[in-house]
Amino acid sequence: MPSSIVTRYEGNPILTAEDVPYPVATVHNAGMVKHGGKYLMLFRSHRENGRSILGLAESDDGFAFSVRPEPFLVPSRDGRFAEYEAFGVEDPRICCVGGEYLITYSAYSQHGVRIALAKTRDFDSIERIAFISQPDMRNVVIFPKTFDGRYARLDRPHSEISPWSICISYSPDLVHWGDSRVVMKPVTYHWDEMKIGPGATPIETPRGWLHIYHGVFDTMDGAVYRLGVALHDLNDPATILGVCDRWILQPEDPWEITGYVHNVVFTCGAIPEDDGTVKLYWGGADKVMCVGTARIDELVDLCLTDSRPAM
Ligand code: BMA
Repeated sequence: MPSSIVTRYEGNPILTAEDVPYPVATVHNAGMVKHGGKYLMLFRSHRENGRSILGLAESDDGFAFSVRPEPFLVPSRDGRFAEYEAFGVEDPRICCVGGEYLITYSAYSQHGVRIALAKTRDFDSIERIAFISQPDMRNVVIFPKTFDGRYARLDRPHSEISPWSICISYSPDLVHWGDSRVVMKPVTYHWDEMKIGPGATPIETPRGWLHIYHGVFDTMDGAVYRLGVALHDLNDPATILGVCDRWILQPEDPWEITGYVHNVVFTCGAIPEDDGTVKLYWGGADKVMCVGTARIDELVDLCLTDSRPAM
């Protein structure tokens, strides 16, 4: 039975390579934010050389987007950022704190993949701040609040002993991160047993921080990427109050099953609305952008009533 937790928008996919006014092969894995009454979509595109750049699209309603004429962020050509971005910039997440937008993205190079932090106030200009992880790290989401004066983030280091688990780390200044610990691990013979990783920037709810993450299951036909939910304590986000025991979204539409990489739904952003719903955005098969809506209360309920241990 198809998922009813997330209601897919009937106009999906909402953005494809054909909508982009410069040459790209894909449009996917977008960080999302509302700014100045507009929905902003900071999306990843593969160029036809297989390396990625970030573009920006805007919308009045969260469904119909138009893309700016030029890319928003391309690999740096000079300075210390150039060496670590040479293979591309990918999978941005946006977090609004203190009137500034923090953008974390994956920077690929001959040295591996690591996370860069950039900032903007207006989405017209962007300032690169620092690399905030060493390789090998992808998928960093920063909480939009501080905890005892420290920023907190969910990240996803990788080791053979503890493959692809989610950690929390803290920072006094957004640049130097530490005090890390594992908060959530893949569970054997479960839909996300191979890998889990941070997805959308966590959403504050009265019952905790709602985190929509991705989980991967390996099959004879390759990996399947799905989305799930976990709830973190409001004051101590290192404490997980519940992880929903089932996925909330899996590849079902044709453009999620077939594309650049088949069988992928992957999120980097969701926008909570005043009416208690959330607009969830995901890349379909690493090729197109899609949107659906869900009730925030229902997602929180799932974490608490249909839950499994976080580790
Ligand atoms: C991950 C990342 C994502 C991508 C996913 C599915 O490892 O590369 O950007 O969406 O694989 O291909």
